[in-house]
Amino acid sequence: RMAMSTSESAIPAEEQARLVETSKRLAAYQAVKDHLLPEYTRVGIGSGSTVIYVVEAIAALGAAATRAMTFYPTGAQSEELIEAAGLTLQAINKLPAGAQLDVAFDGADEVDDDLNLIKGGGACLWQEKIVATSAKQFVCVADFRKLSPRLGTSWKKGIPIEVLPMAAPRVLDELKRIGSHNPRVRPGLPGKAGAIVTDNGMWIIDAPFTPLLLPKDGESGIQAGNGDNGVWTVDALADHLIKIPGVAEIGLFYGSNGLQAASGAQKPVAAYF
Ligand code: ABF
Repeated sequence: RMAMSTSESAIPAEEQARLVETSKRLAAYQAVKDHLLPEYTRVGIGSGSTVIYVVEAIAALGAAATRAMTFYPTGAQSEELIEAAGLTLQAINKLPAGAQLDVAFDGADEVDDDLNLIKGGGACLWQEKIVATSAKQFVCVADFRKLSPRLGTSWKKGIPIEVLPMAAPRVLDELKRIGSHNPRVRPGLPGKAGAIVTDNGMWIIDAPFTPLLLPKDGESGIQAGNGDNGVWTVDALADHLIKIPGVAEIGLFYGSNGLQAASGAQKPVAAYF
């Protein structure tokens, strides 16, 4: 894990933007160097602007290095990236039963001290979770702005939740009941009326919560984190959200087994900043 910090306010906006891009690029090249081994054949590629640099770093290895590799996308943007780089594309449903990806690389909106993630700012969270949990190792690539001690500290827009459109009002009711502050259906992209529609024909609800406690905070008795007064641990909230009828998937990538290179882990084995 590489950390980087800066006092952003003193730096002109243009330079800040360059710093962020440099951070994304450095993190991506380092993650690929450390986690894309030459013998790998099946690789998951996530979504977002940071993943652009992951694909750039992979393409920079040259055709000979990647000839035997197949790349599995998390959505339409990811598919285009893979194809534009001249890499071999395959849909995740073509991964045979019983098989796993060797590694998957993806970005995040926020990363906590335990490597739990908020994802889904780009509305691709459902396929992202399918690809991440199909991989033996999941590696998160993010710039320094994404790291914070508790999820919901820097990413204020809320936890993205993919829902069946007909269930949206009921899901909003339940989110308010359990303490979300002003959850709302995400609007369409500029110029498009109505709600945003995902690659899977669903809607996204963004649900802000009081910053989420880590499981260890709950165990140490600092606060129960079981939803009393709207305060949740990551695990307790995730377990509750995923069971709400009409919820297809949630943008919390979490779980206690994530630090091992375990099959089916949602949390990354490593995060690069
Ligand atoms: C994906 O892209 C998402 O899960 C996350 O919402 C977003 C991060 O994008 P960026 O790298 O552009 O910040 O990884």
